Amino acid sequence: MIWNKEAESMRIGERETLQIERLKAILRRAYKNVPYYKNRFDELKVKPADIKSLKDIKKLPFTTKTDLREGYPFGFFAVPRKEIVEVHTSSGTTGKPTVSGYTRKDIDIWGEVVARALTMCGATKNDIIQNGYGYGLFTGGLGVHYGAQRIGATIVPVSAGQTKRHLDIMQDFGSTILTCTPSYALYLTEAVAEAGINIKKLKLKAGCFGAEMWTDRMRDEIEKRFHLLALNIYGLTEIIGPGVAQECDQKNGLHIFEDHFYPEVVSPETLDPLPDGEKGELVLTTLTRDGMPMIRFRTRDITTLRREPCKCGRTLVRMDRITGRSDDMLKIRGVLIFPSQIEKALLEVKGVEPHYQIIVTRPQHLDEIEVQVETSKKLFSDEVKHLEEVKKKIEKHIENSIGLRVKVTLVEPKTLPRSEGKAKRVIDKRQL
Ligand code: DLL
Repeated sequence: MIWNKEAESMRIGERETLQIERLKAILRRAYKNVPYYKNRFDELKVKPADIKSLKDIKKLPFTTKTDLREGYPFGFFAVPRKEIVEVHTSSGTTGKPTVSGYTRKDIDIWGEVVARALTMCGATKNDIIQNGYGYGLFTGGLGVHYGAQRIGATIVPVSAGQTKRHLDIMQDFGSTILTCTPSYALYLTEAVAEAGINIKKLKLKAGCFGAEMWTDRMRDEIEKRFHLLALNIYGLTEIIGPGVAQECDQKNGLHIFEDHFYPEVVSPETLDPLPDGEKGELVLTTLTRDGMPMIRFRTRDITTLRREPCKCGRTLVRMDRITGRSDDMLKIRGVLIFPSQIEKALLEVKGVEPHYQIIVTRPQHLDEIEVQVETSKKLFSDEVKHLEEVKKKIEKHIENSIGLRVKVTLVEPKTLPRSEGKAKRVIDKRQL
């Protein structure tokens, strides 16, 4: 099923015409109504009228999270504040959060793109969607909520956490679709097992998981334990929230809703645009956002764009699953590594649970990585000799993957902190 066939399966040339028209309009609005954009455009001596084709977008300045913070709280609004009907903020851990403002029309578009995403997961009017994304300033809860309502499905706004309630509702209401972070989905699988719930009695058929990095191996684990189809949803507060891109059942990348969000991939070092198929930082421009247009926003997320046709019939460009961030790429002894590389390597070892934490220290001017990994119950009760073998095996596996020696510590099942929202995978104790 395709929610909006006209938009999602549009002929590519036709979509490009639509994109350039929308881009021109949004640039005019941003330049006229947001002093920040006017100043930056003037500094670079570029005017909205200089953008005549999509390729010209590279003449425009980038916008970063730091820029947005400088405009805190409402400096990026392109409409009078009274036109803004809702605000959300990003989940930043340092400094002021970034604020995202929506007009009534923006909220409608948000509902539309999330409806497309949920439809990719198989959602229809007949479904009961159990929403485990946090409601509140975080965009996950309400974003999924608007999309589900657009479809006419039954939304159950459980929000993040409240594990017992999740388990009860799952059984009593017969929820068919689960939406939450992948780490929380995994946690729920454990809680289900612990509570002695018979998975076969649950009606879950699909899960729409995102808001944090995860891997195919984690997907396999969730699918196996929950007996459902687990698909990846991507988005960010600054652009709209969830619903920027979504994986279809072909599981070969996430379709970007490019009639609303124009994607580019650039080199994080030179900031030059990279051709399709090359890995770099995703940059997004909103094409229809009235309340807060974002021009060339540097997401810091690392991915690759692909335009080969997809069997699902959508003509929307696809992006690979996010493999890291250009800012919290870990630089260990001068080597750039992504936490996801470590995750991938350790999950290839049998008996290892997808719960881990990476701790980076610098004891004597040299970086060291310790990876704390939970083992399965069975493995943990094995002989010490066997545990030692597994530990060595994981160390070898990670070393082969990232080219660096790491120390692995096996910890008892269920001892690492669980998160109800985004999991914290890396603890960097170096004061860099
Ligand atoms: O996480 C929006 C969202 C809610 C997406 C629910 C999907 C589902 P922020 O809190 O602003 O917004 O965080 C955005 O989270 O730049 C990525 O680094 C990361 N992220 C989001 N989705 C994925 C994903 C929401 N599917 C930041 N895979 C983004 C990897 C993701 N990382």
